[in-house]
Amino acid sequence: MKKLPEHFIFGGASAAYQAEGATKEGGKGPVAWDEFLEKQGRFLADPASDFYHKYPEDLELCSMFGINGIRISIAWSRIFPQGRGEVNRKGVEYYHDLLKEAKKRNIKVFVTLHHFDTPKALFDQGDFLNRDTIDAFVAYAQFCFEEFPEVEYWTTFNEIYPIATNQYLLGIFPPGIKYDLTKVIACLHNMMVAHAKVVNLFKESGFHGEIGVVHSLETKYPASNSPEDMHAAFLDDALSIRFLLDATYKGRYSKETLEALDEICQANDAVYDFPEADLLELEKAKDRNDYLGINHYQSHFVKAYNGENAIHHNGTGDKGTGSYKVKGIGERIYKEGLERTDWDWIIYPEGLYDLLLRIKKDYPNYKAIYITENGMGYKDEFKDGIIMDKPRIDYIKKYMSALADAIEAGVNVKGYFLWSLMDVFSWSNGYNKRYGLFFVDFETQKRYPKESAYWYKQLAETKTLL
Ligand code: BGP
Repeated sequence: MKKLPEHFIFGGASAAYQAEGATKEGGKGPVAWDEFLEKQGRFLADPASDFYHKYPEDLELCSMFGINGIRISIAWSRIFPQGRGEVNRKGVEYYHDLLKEAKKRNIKVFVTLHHFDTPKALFDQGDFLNRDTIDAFVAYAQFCFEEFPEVEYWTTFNEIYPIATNQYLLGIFPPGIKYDLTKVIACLHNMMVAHAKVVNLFKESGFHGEIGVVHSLETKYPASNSPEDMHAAFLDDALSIRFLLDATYKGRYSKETLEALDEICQANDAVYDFPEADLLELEKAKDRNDYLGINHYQSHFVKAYNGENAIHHNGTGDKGTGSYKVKGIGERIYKEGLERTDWDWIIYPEGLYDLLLRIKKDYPNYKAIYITENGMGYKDEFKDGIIMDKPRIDYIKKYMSALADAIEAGVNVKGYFLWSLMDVFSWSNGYNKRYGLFFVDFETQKRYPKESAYWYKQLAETKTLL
């Protein structure tokens, strides 16, 4: 039996583009995803979970099931349809209404400013590879801080590393570019600078509330004890974890990070440039983050690899079809004996424990941590309104238990947001990869609590893991 802290948040996470639907309603401006998905022809982000209209019902479900926190994101192009300039008041009012409804129910709301959905007008000019986007993002953030004083918790970005790599390494996010490490590093760096600028603005202007960033941090382990595999894990870790935590909490890139970058760049004919003024911005922001949001679903086991780039993303749920080999870094392998989901995500709760302890040790100025996403993509079976999702309960239980151990070991974790509150649209997988506590019939938009929702309710009420 393990206990979670008295004032812990038992939350549910969502994101605008994955939940709202209504992509062409209420004056919303386009995002690159609209066209990208249309061209791909597999699935669209409409109607998703129709959260644009159904949010009162979803918040009611939160109240009924003991969920005392939610993560939402603001769709930048609902506020500024062209990314900057003219404001769409309808979009602004929608978020005021949503926040009011949550407040009425005493549900804490964590609001992300950017969850993969840069307005198309800015995206087409290079997204965050174009430094003008940094300024547009800062202006959008300032507008939101002034407009929404009712928000207590702000998050600048959701998952800078997956944005950079899915856009420019795997090519599964628009603009669909593969194996371009120069772009990956520039995107990572520019977004970290944008984060730092927004944090500095927030603190220097004395805005109300707390501010942080959400990083996807998936622990890397060497596939064996060989020095080659250990080095591959070091390189993979440096690009995906150390780079971001250094920029967030050290205000500079450490010697280890830069050595790894140089090696990766050499193998890939890539280059980077970090102007001095950017580093000053990072340095100024490093102790100003009120919290770190961690999205963590899996761990990776990395083996040395000397071949060409070869990645296959398993976006269909056909177990065993995923592969990940990156030149100058390594190969992520499936380790015999470990559980994995149908999408080849390795279930390894120790990875969360190790990650949290490492942050406490290496980045002691972190202040507070929230697990902002964790959960299990699963092909739920719907039988007469009943959804028995025991594998999901087992997954959450194991990860929560690792989390409780980390808290016991002195890591300041203040809340957990399950991905996802209700079933939502998944960027590269569509609608059969479900994560929600509440099953959504995407035809009728009716919600049905799954077995996991009842389990989660009991957990939130007792704060006890049995
Ligand atoms: C994170 C994203 C979410 C969500 C989740 C599950 O990377 O922040 O938006 O999609 O992963 O991922 P997927 O939908 O690919 O299974």
